[in-house]
Amino acid sequence: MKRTRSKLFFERAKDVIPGGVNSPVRACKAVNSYPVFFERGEGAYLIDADGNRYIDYVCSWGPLILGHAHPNVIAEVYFASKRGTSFGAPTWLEVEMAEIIRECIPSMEKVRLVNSGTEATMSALRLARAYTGRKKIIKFDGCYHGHADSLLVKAGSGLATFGIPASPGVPEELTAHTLSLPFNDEEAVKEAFEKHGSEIACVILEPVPANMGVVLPKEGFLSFLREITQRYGALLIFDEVITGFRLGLGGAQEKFGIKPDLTCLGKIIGGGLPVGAYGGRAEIMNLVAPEGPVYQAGTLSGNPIAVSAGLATIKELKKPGAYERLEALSKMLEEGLKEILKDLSLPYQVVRCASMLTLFFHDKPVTNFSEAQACDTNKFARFWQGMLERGVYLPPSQFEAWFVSLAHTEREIEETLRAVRETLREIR
Ligand code: KE4
Repeated sequence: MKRTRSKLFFERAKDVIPGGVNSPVRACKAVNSYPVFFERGEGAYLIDADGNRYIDYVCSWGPLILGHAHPNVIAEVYFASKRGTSFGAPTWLEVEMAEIIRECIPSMEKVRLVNSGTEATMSALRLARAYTGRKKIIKFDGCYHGHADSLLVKAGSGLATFGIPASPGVPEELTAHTLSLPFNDEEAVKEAFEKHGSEIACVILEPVPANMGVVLPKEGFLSFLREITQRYGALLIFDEVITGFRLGLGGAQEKFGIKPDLTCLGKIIGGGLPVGAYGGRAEIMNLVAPEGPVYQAGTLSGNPIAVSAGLATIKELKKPGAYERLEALSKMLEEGLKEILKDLSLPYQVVRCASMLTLFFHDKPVTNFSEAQACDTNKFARFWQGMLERGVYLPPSQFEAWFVSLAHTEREIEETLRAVRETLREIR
């Protein structure tokens, strides 16, 4: 495939935008490539600046669970925009969004809308520290919660030392209170609480991580975290920016039957436009300004156009059969991948949770970040390039999730599997 215009646009972009992109992973460095510039999306497809068509499994990194340009989403965005773009004052739509979130995720007794997942997690951390009067937080290696300073800590700092900044510009004072532990490691969490229990404000995690690739929580791990945080008076924060409305209307907390104290949302609730949210027990949320003293604000929080896209998306997901359809298509993809690996005697791992999955180029199960890091990322890069040439657009990183949407059909899954088989043969 020729991608002349993408290359041209990228050269111009690099002259005026750092790295030529507005978010690092889009630069495709991890797959030794350059970004494809897209012109439009149609259902399960993306069309690039050179007119090439691709089956899309990035789905804007999760939000587009209905696929691109869903007519009902576009219509709601159109009608909302005709009424004006932003008022800096409440609209009924925000109330409807908060109510539908509470209806689907009852642990979110009160909800504050923001503009991104980063804002949601950053605000939830501030609230947890205010509510508990404590400073320390526990996160897990490989879980990504956006780019708030406290959360940009090097993986694997473990118990030995507290958070080491993962980025220049983050003062160690801000990561010194962050402990990053191996995911699925109950002993490490127990030890942290035995050592620092009275200082720990919260444990924040992706209940089903998707930022080290998709990794499943071990049996009992989530309930263990619920119990130990309760025991030590720390809050349990589920970052469901990806899993919220992805694993089901109630997200991971419904799937695993765990009630966190706070939940962060994003992506799908914006339907492709900028919406994030955080919420939880009313007694905690009532600390948020102007009800309480914990300050958090945003010019465009609850923006009516963005919320309209999110509401239209959730309304489609609430239709009978939506998640069953996603499950059937995703299962077909997973089973097809496993069959190809078996036929080609390749030892790679396929991990799926609902309509998100990862093909790990690793010969052993992946249950945490250090295991994920052992993947053959060069082989993944060649796989990604081969799939792109065959018209399939995968996330340009081994440490991300493939997303299936309601716009995908058996036809796209079959074409994808054909491309996988040919590419794996080619690069083996
Ligand atoms: P945003 O600030 O990008 O809206 O959300 C941050 C965030 C928070 N929590 C989780 C679990 C997330 O996955 C994210 C963002 N996800 C990444 C990719 N998995 C977004 C892609 C990007 O950074 O460009």
